Amino acid sequence: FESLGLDAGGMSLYLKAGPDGESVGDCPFAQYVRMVLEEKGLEYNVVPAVQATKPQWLIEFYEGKMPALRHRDECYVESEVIATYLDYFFQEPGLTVKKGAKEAEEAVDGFFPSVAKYLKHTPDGDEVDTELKEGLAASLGRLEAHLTKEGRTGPFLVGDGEKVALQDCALAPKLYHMTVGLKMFKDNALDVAKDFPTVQKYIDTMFARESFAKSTYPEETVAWGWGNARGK
Ligand SMILES: N[C@@H](CCC(=O)N[C@@H](CS)C(=O)NCC(=O)O)C(=O)O
Repeated sequence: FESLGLDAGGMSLYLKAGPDGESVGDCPFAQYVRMVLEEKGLEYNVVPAVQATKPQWLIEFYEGKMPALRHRDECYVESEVIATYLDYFFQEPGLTVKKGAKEAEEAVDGFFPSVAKYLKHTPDGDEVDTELKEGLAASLGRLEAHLTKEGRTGPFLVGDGEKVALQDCALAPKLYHMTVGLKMFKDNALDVAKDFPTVQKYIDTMFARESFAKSTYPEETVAWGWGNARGK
């Protein structure tokens, strides 16, 4: 059945390419989907693309959106839609934790926008920069409070924290961007390990997972992406 081609029964994930147009780019939403695929031990092709190399069907029928998951004849866009689909279609191991989902989502609400606003801002260290840094610190404070709530027994985001869930796969790539961005652009103006120790532990736990290691990209790629957003 080789003649059915690359996608026969399999999956291809189209995602933002890196600086060379061919390597895996700096998209945290694409890494979210990849972490879900890896947690489930699924095989898939990674297809980094730029506008000029996107397949015509992706541009015509899906507005060229990426990440885009092609599974047999179907295609899905929007990382949350793709992740939910994968968890429904490939049930083991399940990554949906219902109890405490609302609290977990509230705890991370606004987190990535606060990272993005801060990292994008120049010049570094001016008054607005300080405000944006405090905004990110407030987001981290909410996450720290959530992770240290009484009755939690495990390290993960949802419910008692015993089971890795979709929300963890979504959050870890965003924390990676924060960590690299703080280091590369903001001279580590926030000391996460000191001021948000449970968030730091969470970062260490998630970054140590095989699903993270297999789906990550170099720090330079993260810096390249934000460098573009900073108008350099
Ligand atoms: N809401 C979308 C956001 C995806 C997104 O922002 N993708 C960006 C990179 S982070 C991208 O692929 N840009 C390149 C392009 O669209 O060609 C999702 O969750 O999937």
